[in-house]
Amino acid sequence: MDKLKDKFASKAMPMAEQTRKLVKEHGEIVLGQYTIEQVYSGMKGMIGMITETSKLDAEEGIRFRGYSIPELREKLPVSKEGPEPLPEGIFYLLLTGEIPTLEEVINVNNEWMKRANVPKHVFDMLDMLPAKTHPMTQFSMAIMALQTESVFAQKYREGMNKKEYWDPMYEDIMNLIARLPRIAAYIYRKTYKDGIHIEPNPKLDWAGNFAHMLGYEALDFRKLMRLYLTIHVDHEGGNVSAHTTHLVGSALSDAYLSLAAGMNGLAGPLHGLAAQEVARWILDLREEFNGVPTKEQIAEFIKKTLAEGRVIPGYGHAVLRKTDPRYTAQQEFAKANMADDELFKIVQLLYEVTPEILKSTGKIKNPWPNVDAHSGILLIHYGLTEYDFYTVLFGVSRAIGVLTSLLWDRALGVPIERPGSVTTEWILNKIKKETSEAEAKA
Ligand code: HAX
Repeated sequence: MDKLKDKFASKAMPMAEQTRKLVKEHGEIVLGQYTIEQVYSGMKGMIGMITETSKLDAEEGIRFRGYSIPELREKLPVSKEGPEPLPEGIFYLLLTGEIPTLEEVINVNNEWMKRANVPKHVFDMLDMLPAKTHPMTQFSMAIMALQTESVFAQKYREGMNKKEYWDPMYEDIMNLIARLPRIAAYIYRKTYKDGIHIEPNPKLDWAGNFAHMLGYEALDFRKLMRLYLTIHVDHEGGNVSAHTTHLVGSALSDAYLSLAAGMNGLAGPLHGLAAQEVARWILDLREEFNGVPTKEQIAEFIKKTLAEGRVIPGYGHAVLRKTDPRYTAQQEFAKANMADDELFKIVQLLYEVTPEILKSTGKIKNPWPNVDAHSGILLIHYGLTEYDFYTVLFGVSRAIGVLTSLLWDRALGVPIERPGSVTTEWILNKIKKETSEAEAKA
């Protein structure tokens, strides 16, 4: 057994025992109540599942295994090229709950390098798709094509004891994460660079090698990739990509089927596709005013977008009620590496103008920017201008969070998910009953 697998087992097996015991002994404790409004509004705020890897606080933002982003930028091992954390480190943290040493991070990287080979049929399938196929559609289809390699699916077919589910799932998530940069880079080069592909460089770390296969050799771009792929990994369990992966996985669908489903959710414009939409919208804004607009011109552009019944991409959040710390981390990177960039100036101006206008609509619960408000302009700065590809980058990172969670689900023996649903007629009858009971009491 590899060392990391061994470590995971030493953490997960006692925890599985502990959760079984706590449900048996304290299963009756009430966690919350919910309202008709919540049922009609996307179940916001209802606690409905366990996610061990991260927890989102509305005011403070995300904590990964208890650590905030600034803490992780300090504590996680960095590459020799520094100063941004290596995504292998956050993977180790999400999986085990421990901050890894540099040696442990290097071991993860070596393990992923060993597993990174992508079977030819995946590339053949991608090559057959029409050129106009959106990169996220290609990404999801490639993950599905790779399902031929699922160890879990094979072992299940052979007949496997429930207690062993986590073991082939570990193999699947390691193999899948190892292969995603190669697949994503293949999609990028096929779609935008005349199909001229770049072989991996096994001397580089996971993110550095990804940057290399995309065709970007600048040192600062590698640093950006390490930061980008670290901060996008996870956002607790209820967001669409995480919840979908978890839900599909609860039917014992393997990691490939589950991740592809999650990626289809990430591809929605209210979720991960917002990264692409923000870049498009900001470029339109710059074009409309021939350069960096004034605050008045920005306000005019925002109001026009709202008047057309569209959302301002990159602003708002279903849980957060303050500026997303993932936005702040990217803002700090931009201040340090590209302070004079024209698009960065626009993003800074948007930060000053947008929240007040959104607040004035009287309906938005969070007028502050989210992670997607910033990422695109960083990529454009280094020449990666093809914004339809941005959500694929997001997906490569998000896979780390949702797949480590999926492995925890298998180790803890999480059962099939099956919440109840009701009809509006059922709700109306409930209202009628409660109203007449209240009137009878009065
Ligand atoms: N611009 C304009 N209106 C907005 C808005 C925005 N950025 N954000 C919310 N609103 C509107 C909603 O559309 C809703 O209007 P209606 O009542 O007319 O339907 C109202 O304000 C209340 O919405 P809310 O409760 O504040 O927000 P939700 O929890 O329903 O939705 C969203 C959260 C992130 C989907 C929303 O803020 C949004 O559409 N933002 C723009 C798209 C975006 O940036 N998405 C990425 C989010 C982060 C993420 O998942 N990244 O992957």
